[in-house]
Amino acid sequence: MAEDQEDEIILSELSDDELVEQMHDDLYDGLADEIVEGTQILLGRGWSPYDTLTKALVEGMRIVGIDFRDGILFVPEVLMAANSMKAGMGILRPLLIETGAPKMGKMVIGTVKGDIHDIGKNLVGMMMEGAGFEVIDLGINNPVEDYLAALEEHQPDILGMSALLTTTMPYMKVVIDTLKEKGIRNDYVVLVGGAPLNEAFAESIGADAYCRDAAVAVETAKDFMSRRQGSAQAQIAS
Ligand code: B1M
Repeated sequence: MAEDQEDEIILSELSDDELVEQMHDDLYDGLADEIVEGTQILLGRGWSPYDTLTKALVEGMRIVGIDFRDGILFVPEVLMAANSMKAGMGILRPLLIETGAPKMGKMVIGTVKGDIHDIGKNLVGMMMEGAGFEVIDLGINNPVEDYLAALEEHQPDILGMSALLTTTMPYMKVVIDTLKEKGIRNDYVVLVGGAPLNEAFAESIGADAYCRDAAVAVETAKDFMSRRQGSAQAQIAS
């Protein structure tokens, strides 16, 4: 028993580097309570929500992804890791979205049909909200009809699509082609993202841009919004 007590790790006694490393291990082991505690400790030490997110949580999930790919971890373990990540994100969400930034525009975002990965999409949604965008999140496994209905209902400036599987990423083209068929493609800025995508793919399916991560998604969205506003002002002036 004395040995157990000696082995017990007190997260608050670890240095920042040790704590971040421990959080990677805890995420790997799917220990949601420890992830919540570690997240709170880092914030309490003055870490920004963004650094906590990227250095402790996203990096931890990257390590999980490698061992999942290599057959060391399996779906149940990865699901536990994902749930732990979501527990940490639950603490960070209000902090990331409460910036008081002026309203920038509106985005509809969803993971495409056949795909249930949502952590990256959720991060993008949070960061976009933090940057002042109104975000309508359609969740996972969205057929083209869901995107069309949401575009009609919410009239957003931006459509965001996420795909994490090489087998589901082509579905983004189905959505964009349907927008073209309906003559509404140019009504929206279409941004796409997800680990297997790249710029060439985004271009090949007719998206406006590929976003490598959530921070790039925010910058890209802001950029398109200022270009849109610029061309609207030019039209008024002419
Ligand atoms: Co899945 N999975 N998974 N998985 N999973 C991957 C994607 C995989 C690469 C793992 C691997 O083999 N290394 C692999 C895909 C291989 C391939 O397609 N070539 C894979 C597989 C095979 C599968 C299953 C088929 C496994 C099985 O059942 N045998 C199955 C598929 C289920 C389905 O979708 N139909 C499956 C299931 C699962 C879980 C349910 C266990 C779980 C998902 C839980 C959840 O999301 N709620 C899971 C997880 C967690 C992963 C990994 C390990 C991590 C994904 C993640 O959350 N990353 C993943 C490995 C990997 O990606 N390296 C893997 C963290 C997140 C922050 O990053 O999602 O990339 P990411 O998002 C980033 C950017 O990509 C970008 O910004 C985000 C934030 O910075 N971004 C956008 C993402 N979406 C965007 C949208 C935008 C803009 C930017 O719009 C504008």
